Amino acid sequence: MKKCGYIAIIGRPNVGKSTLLNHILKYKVSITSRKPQTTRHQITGVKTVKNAQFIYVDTPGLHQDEPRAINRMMNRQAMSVINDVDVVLFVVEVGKWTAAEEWILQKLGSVKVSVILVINKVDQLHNRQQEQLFEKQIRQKYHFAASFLISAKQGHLITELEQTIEQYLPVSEHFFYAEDQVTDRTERFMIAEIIREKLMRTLGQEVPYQLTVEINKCKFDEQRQLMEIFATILVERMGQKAMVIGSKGQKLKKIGSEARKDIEYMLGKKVFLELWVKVKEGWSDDERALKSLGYDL
Ligand SMILES: Nc1nc2c(ncn2[C@@H]2O[C@H](COP(=O)(O)OP(=O)(O)OP(=O)(O)O)[C@@H](O)[C@H]2O)c(=O)[nH]1
Ligand SMILES: [Mg+2]
Repeated sequence: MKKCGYIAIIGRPNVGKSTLLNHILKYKVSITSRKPQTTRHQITGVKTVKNAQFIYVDTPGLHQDEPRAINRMMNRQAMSVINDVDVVLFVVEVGKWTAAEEWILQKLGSVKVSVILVINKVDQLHNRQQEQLFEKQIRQKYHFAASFLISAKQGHLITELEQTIEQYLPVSEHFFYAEDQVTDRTERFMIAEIIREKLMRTLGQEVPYQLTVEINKCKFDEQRQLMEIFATILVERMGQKAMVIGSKGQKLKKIGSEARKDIEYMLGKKVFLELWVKVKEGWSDDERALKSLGYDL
């Protein structure tokens, strides 16, 4: 008898949803950074263990202020998934219960699926009593199927969490994905995301939210035995272009070299990466532009 089902990972930005998914998969399918709103798309991560297939869906962090079309799209992406899955992992940070969590809890009020509370970053607190008190207080707010105090970064209690998730997966005659498949995202998409991760991690406050990455060419060059990748970083204003490039091009060079290393690791091939920066005013608040840039609205 097989089990197979979908698990949504939801929560406020920056609580560690993508870090958790990557840890479960032992593979980086979803980019992470210290800045909130790093994830912008639904990212599927598949894990098959013996008779069970877990299909995780990482989502953009839910947030209440929606200044631009891209923010509204990110919230829609995250919310739309919760009605289509078998299990929801509601990820929060230990000791931090904010208005955003209250708001998400309200939204969860109407769902019929099992919701597991995942309290992350326990490595930051180191106080068992406080952790347990926090868990108890939050459990009183909602009929959670279960709860876990974990550290996605250190891998603490994640196996136990996975065992509980398995109990809630429906019985299925067959798996939905091949047993060795990890994601349904394309190589091109993953490459763009790796570049965006380096931009998120390297640049200051404002710029990462006003940029996106487009892959123009991605082709294996037989003669040189390497993958040739040409990508454009789109920003909203001239000033941002200068910030991405940096003085004497140093910043862009660093971003390119870090991204290239990760892409080479992912593909197992040598990579030639060329990055361009272009201004495309207002792309993040323009639904048509978003669509043409590969955002699912
Ligand atoms: N100390 C500690 N830091 C963590 C843990 N899990 C994640 N982080 C850090 O928290 C930050 C945010 O992690 P992400 O995985 O990108 O968070 P996210 O919830 O996916 O964020 P969005 O995509 O913006 O919604 C990163 O700097 C992670 O390294 C943890 O268990 N302990
Ligand atoms: Mg994320």
